[in-house]
Amino acid sequence: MNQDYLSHRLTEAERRAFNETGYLVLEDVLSPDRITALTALADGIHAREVAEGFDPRKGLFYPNFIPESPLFQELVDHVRVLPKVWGILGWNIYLYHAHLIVTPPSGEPVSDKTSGWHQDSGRVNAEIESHPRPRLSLKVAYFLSDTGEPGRGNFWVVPGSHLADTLDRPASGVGQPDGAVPVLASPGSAVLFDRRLWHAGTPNGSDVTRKVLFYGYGYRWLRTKDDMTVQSLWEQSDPVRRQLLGWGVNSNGFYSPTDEDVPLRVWLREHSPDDAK
Ligand SMILES: O=C(O)CCC(=O)C(=O)O
Repeated sequence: MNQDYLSHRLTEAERRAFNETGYLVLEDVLSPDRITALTALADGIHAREVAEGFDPRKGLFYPNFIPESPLFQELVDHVRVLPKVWGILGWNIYLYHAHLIVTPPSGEPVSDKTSGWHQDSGRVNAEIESHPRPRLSLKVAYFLSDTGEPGRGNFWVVPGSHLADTLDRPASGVGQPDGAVPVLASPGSAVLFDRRLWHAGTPNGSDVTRKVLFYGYGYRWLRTKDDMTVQSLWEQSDPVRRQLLGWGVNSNGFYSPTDEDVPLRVWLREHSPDDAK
């Protein structure tokens, strides 16, 4: 890691916005060339899945894509994004989950059917006894296609809902919860969101296929949420990326890390001591 990371640390205004709304939009994180290259990779995965029998009219949810390309691996410690992630979660973190979502045009106008609103992490929400629920993790959504207008399969959120354990939905199954808004993300944007933020994917009524890469970061003691077959990348990765790809000295080090377990902390201690606490 080089000094460039320091210029992108979480500002106090960004921290306040994330704490209050549960999400943060960073624009122009990916260059046009990078969007083109990542889109070609996403299209390749989609084409392969379709060739293997996946119905192209359906939305594709494809986890564990990180091993498929160095370009996916580079996003794990993106210089504009990683400082925000450590600013929010701290240094004892790794990538516990990643998935690609491709949402093709539905071929119909978008209906007002209530979407699949949820908080992330499944049983965590039922089994951890606390109010509000603990943050534990966040996701970064890299938008490859243009969802700058509503109706394009946008990622929807209820701003500020991350501290609420329940969400009222219309009993009729029509309409969205009070306060729900589409995130109007342009290509190349990264949207960071707290796992507790009530959110939903929505149907795509446009003729633009939606493509988004999701990177989930959590504490190192949290289990992976997909197969995350990234172990073969450890040897070739620099120490911080290796940490983020789940490496550790031994099991105890995920709970009580030594410096060897968490090179991110060692780097922060030298370059940004307040973030190393
Ligand atoms: O497709 C979307 O916009 C929603 C993704 C989602 O719900 C998730 O990553 O948990």
